[in-house]
Amino acid sequence: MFLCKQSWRWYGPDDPVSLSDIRQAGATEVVHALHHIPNGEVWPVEEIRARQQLIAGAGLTWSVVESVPVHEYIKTRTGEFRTYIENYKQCIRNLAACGIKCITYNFMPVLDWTRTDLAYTVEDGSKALRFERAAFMAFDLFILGRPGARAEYSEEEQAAAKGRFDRMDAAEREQLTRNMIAGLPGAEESFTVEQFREALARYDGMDAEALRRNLILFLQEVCPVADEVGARLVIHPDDPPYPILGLPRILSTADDFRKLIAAVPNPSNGLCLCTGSFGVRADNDLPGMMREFADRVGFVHLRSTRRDADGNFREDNHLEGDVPMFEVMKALLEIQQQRGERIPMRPDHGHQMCADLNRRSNPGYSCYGRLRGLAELRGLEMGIACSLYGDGRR
Ligand code: CS2
Ligand code: MN
Repeated sequence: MFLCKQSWRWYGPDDPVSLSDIRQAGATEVVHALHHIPNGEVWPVEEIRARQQLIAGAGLTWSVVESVPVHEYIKTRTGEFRTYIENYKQCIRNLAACGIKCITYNFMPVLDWTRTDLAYTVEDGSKALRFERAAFMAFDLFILGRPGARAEYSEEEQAAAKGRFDRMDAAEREQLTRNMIAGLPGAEESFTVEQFREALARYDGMDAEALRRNLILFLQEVCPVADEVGARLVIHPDDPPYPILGLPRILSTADDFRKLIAAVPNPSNGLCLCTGSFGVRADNDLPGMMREFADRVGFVHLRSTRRDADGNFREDNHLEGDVPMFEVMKALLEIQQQRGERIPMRPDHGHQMCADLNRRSNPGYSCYGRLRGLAELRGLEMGIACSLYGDGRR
């Protein structure tokens, strides 16, 4: 019987959640990156090994990288992009030489995940990440003042955004700006409003097909290296999974991933199936995607979101919200039996709750919320495994 490898993202020695907390949460694997190395540079073998030893010393295994960030120059194919692609290949070789063979990345222009509110209080008093469309539009139209933004919103939406903006005081506007562009954990970039305008401008005139072409050209170079060393590159979906701020998007639906594997069929061209990101779209059939991409799923992020009719969404408890977690987990168990191997999964974005409400934590990455999530997910997995295969014990 093949059950998930239970993993947990750790940001490194400065993470308020320690390796010992992770071990007590019951995870066996750590998802990690060398966040101190500037975006685009090679990760030296010695540094990878040092981290690996630190993690092993706590009784855990560093088995997934999240992420080796893809430099903006690679996405736009400008500047020193050739050097950065060579560096990326060397990172893959170095990680594989240390036995770390699952590498997550994303190809979202400028920003990694985007939320307007990092501490939205839900009914039970815990705090969640939230994307509020009116606040987002207010930022776009009245703080950023992006040229072209008006044309993308209806009259009604513009009026809602104006109302929202007028109701915010200076501190709220400042906070919203910070939430949007000052860099979230795991996002390697942070900007001032002026820098952000410049970063967006680099994508002027680039549509999704052009961005997709650049991704394909990148994969055609790096996948053969990954194949050779037995590594798998897993792409994380766009978050949110639709175009924002006039930027092109290329990994929001099953069809987007189909295009990618049709263009680059190498076995190393894999998917990080994040149910929270894909799940924001009602038209994404998550268990169906798990089955369809059974041999491509290298890593799974399990979390749930709850959307409403106004285009807002927030992170929900792992077994609640719009993600059909039972069906997703069942499909995940099935593909593991088919493949005869265990797939790493991690609880993504938990609520800030309990004692974490009074201590510093990375938004979405506090301890108790993810501990609750992982506990619920492992119970769900065990229940399904026992009922399907008779015995869910390892
Ligand atoms: C993560 C992403 O917290 C999150 O939403 O899933 O930041 C993810 O690490 C990157 O997009 C992967 O490159
Ligand atoms: Mn995710």
